[in-house]
Order: sequence, then structure tokens, then C-alpha cells
Amino acid sequence: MSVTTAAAYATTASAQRLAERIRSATSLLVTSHDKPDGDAVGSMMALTRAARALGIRTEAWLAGSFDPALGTLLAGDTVCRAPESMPQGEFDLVAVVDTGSWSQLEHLGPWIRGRVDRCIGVDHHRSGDTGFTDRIVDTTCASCTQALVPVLDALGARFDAPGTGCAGSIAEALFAGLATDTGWFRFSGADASVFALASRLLRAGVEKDRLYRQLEETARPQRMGLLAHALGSMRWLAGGRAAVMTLSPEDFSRSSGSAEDLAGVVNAPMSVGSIEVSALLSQNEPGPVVKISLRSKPPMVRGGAFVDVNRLAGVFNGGGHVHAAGAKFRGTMAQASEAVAEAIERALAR
Ligand SMILES: [Mn+2]
Repeated sequence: MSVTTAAAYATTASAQRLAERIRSATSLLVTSHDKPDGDAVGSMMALTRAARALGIRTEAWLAGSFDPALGTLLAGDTVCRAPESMPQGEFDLVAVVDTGSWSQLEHLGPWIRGRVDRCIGVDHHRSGDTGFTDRIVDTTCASCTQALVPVLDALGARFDAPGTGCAGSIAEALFAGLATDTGWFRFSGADASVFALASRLLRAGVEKDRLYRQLEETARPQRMGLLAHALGSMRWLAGGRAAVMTLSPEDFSRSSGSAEDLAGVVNAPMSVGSIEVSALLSQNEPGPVVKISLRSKPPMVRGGAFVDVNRLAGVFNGGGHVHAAGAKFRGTMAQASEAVAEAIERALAR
């Protein structure tokens, strides 16, 4: 017999139950994990719009740094930012979407902890410890926005935005989460149910080409400078099965780039057929810490072999997902480069 000390992180309430709690609230605060991504912002805006349409006084709180490209999803709707400010007054209900982990709620966590009795959660991650009484945790969903749909349907929310086009609609917010969390429908989680929902959202008016451009094609020219330096540093391993790239503080200053300009650089070698793993080691500023970014490709055949970079990052006390992970290394770039190359070669030899 096994004894569990913590309740499993799983669904405890129906979509109807969550909808009832939202409907009976007169004020609602909606938030998500720090440094909100497309799914977090999409989930927040979809729920915020649905609640506002019901006449509920609703505040949406973005916590921590915010990628300006995601600003398009706000479409002029009012949002609040923490920690620049903090919620004032009281709310009947607090909804936390796309996370159930206190560790991801650094800024608003202390405020939320004092109000767990009036919190609800909607999430699609496997682990969490916030323990709200009423929550939906659907790990079969590719995005939190997908897990949110039954709640919005139970609220009778209208997904399209008649007269104003797609911008600012619930459909656009839901689509943004679905698209970004599946790598624009490429990852294994993008199953038939994802495409069925995407189809419903396109029929509600989502302009996916415009959305792709606004969300994904927004880099500053500095990214090209960093990419050039990274490609110039590329070292091939294991007969072309892996690549290690480095970016030194000098590379950052010569290209006038910053950490925000790095997005996607680690993926560049992935277009090469033989590549299975890509690593980018970067040192934004002088110091003893090297940031490690790791990517791997899914297997060629179902059930086939691939490198689990979450496990690889674990060697350096980091983590993430099987195909995308990261870690921090204390030491020089040369030491980091040697250690990462060795770990990759070991992983490929398994
Ligand atoms: Mn998500």
C-alpha cells in the first residue's frame, strides 16, 4: 500500500462547475505564470473577454517580463502589469491559467496564497502544487487554451468578434495559445482534436497568416548578427549528428544584441538532415556563468530513437522538455563547451 502526502495534480471540477463559479462572481482577477508566453496570454485574454462580456469586472494581470510581440494579442484591451504595480482591492474570484506551480508565480504568488479559497485553475501541465479546490488539469490538451474551451462553452461565450474582425476576439486568443504551444501545429501534441479546434477557430474568423507574422516574424536586426556569430562558431560532433555553437560577451557587443535577440538561434542547425541535437552556449555578459540551450529532433519513425535533452540538461542541473531544454553552467566558455560536447556524445552513444 502506498501513502501519498500530496493530492495528485489532476482535475477536481467539471467545466460546468468552473463556469458557475465565474458566472456568480462580480469581480474576477485572471493571471498566469511569470514571463507569460503565447498560451498564457491567449488563455488569459480568452477568459478575460468571456467574463467581461458577462458584465463581470475583470482584471488581467501579466507578471514579469513580457515579449512585446505578444502585445498584438491584447488588441487594445486593458491589462495590468506586476511587479510594476500590484492588485488593489478585493476580488470574488481569482483564475490562474496555464500553470499550477507556485514556483512559476513569483510576483503574484504571495498575493494569491492569501486567497486560495477563492481561486480556480485551468491547466494542461503534468505537475503543480497550488492545490486550488476547483480546477481542470487536462494533460491531453496541447495548450491551456484548448483546456479552457469547455469552460468558455459552458459560459456560452461567443468566440468571434462581429464587426471588428479577428483582432481582439476570443477565437484569436485561443488560436494563439494552440499554435504557439504546438510549434504552429508541428509537435506531437498537435493531434486531431487540436486540428478540429483550429478549424473551429478559423471558421470564427482567425487570420492565421497575419497572426503568424505578428507573433513570429518580429525579430530585431540584431538577431541576424548573433546568428552570424553563432554559425561562425559552429562545431560539429559525432560525424554531423550534433552541433555546438557559442556566443561570447564580445559577440553580443559586436552585434549590439541582447538575450532577447537569441530566440530561435539554437534552432538554426535543425534544418540539416544529419543533425539530431543542437546546443547554444551563450555568455551575455562577462562572468562565470554560461547559459546552455539544447534542442533535439523528434524520432524519424514512431517509437524511434531521439535524444532527450531534458535528461541532457539534467547533467547540468537544468531541465525543460524532451526536445527543448536549458541549463546554466558555472565556469569558462571553454569548460562549458567541453562538458556539453562530452555529454552530447555520451547521449548519442546510448
Ligand atoms: Mn501552455
